[in-house]
Amino acid sequence: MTTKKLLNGNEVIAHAALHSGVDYFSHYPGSPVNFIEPSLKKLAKIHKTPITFNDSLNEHVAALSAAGASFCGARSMLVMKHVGLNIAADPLNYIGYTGIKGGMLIIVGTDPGANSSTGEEDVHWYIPQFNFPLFEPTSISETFSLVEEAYKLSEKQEIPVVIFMPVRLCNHSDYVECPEYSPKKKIEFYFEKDKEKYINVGQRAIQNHKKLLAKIDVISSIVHKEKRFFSEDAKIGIISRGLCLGHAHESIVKLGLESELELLNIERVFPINKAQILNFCNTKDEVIIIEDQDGFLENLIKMNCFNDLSAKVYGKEFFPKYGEISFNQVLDFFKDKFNKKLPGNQLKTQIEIPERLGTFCEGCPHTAAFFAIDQALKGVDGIIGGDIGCSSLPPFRADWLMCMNAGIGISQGMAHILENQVVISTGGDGSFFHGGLLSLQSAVENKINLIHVVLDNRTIAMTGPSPSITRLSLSKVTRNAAPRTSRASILIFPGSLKFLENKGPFLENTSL
Ligand SMILES: Cc1ncc(C[n+]2csc(CCOP(=O)(O)OP(=O)(O)O)c2C)c(N)n1
Ligand code: SF4
Repeated sequence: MTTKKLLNGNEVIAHAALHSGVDYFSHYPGSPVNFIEPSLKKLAKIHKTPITFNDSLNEHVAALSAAGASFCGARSMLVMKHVGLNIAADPLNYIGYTGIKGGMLIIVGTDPGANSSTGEEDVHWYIPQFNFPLFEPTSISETFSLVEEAYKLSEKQEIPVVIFMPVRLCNHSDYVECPEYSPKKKIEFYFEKDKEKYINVGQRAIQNHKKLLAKIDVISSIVHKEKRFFSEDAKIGIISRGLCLGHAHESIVKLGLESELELLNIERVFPINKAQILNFCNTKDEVIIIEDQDGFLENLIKMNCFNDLSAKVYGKEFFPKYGEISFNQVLDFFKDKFNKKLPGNQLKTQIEIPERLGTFCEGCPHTAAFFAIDQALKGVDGIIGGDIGCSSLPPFRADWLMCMNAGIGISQGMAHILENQVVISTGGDGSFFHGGLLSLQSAVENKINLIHVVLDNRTIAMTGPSPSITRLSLSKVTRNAAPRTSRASILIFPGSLKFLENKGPFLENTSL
């Protein structure tokens, strides 16, 4: 028996994880995938199913712990946002070499359009480097079935499998037919030692790299779900991936172009099946690839099929590499190409609205902290280093906003060389433990005279709120790293301290 459930993109992953019998869940919070963890925790509680959760300090830790659990036979799920892949990239480059035992699924929240990120980095480029199969669902219900399929593939080939979830899919809701939940069988996890597999260096690393490439060759030889629409005889072909499929499909129907075009969706974006691509492209004169960001699929197709392609293949000539590709952009492209107009008065689907940036909530503790810093910096040429988190929200009180740990990190280089300007860096407790703590230790070792203010609100507020290690105790950890900690929430370095003392008791007395 199945039950129809209205689920958003985060919830559908959580439900699919539960039904696939996930044993181990590790993550680092980040929009748009930050609500998978609370959804799955809730489901695990309702169904009294044992899932071990690791609320990791950063993506590097999360990736390694998921691999460790998988080495012991557990089905693991690793979740992070796109920029998290930069942090996890070191281990992810080698987990393919070792291979895994229990299925390992990596869910990555992508953000074309930088809706909730400081950048729209196209992380597709990591995938051929990691050599992990990559899937991109086009709908919520497709996402549900894809999770189990991905686990099966991961276990069969003993490598992690990745699913990309873009912002729009994560925030979209749809009905999903969920099967009745049947509790998973209890298994005892066990790590079987295998030095050939798990110790990678020199010749062993090369051998395991070779094995990994062979696995990718096997996967690429299998055609994954052929999804073709419209006219087989058409001389113009359209290839798309992810949410662009819906835009292309709807535009073609709206403009009545069904007999002039054939549309192919690629769900397994890496590795592609060369024969499938050639079978499609070589019956056409021209193929246009509709995808957002850098044009990864276009590059992959051209790179793999270059010598055998008879059709002309286009993509980024017509669609920008920046921003999220919208339905209207795709519709306009087809209108221009086929000289078509929509009949009658059309509803305007894209309304121009002024950009509304976020801001601090009323009574936000960060307001008081910045007020205190302003007071401390009165009369001096001061610089405020900013980190990502709620403190980076408009009205942008800090002087830069880049990525996690850029507050203390960039300040460090400045404080190292500036003579007449004072640098105070800021950042949340989440960012501090993500990597700021190491920057602090490094500053101490290098005798860099800086002031770092940890805006400690005991949570990773911006993405949730999600759990933060400060629940455990910021002061205990920082006392070891910094020569002097004035309060749990404020770290002051010798030398700089003198400057602050002269400025009165503001910082010491402010409750952050
Ligand atoms: C590498 C990376 N991982 C995750 C995120 C998502 N993210 C944005 S801000 C933030 C941390 C916010 O927590 P904190 O530093 O405690 O500041 P708060 O929002 O609580 O003020 C996170 C995890 C990110 N931007 N970059
Ligand atoms: S959620 Fe963010 S902006 Fe709102 S009060 Fe908390 S820290 Fe401030």
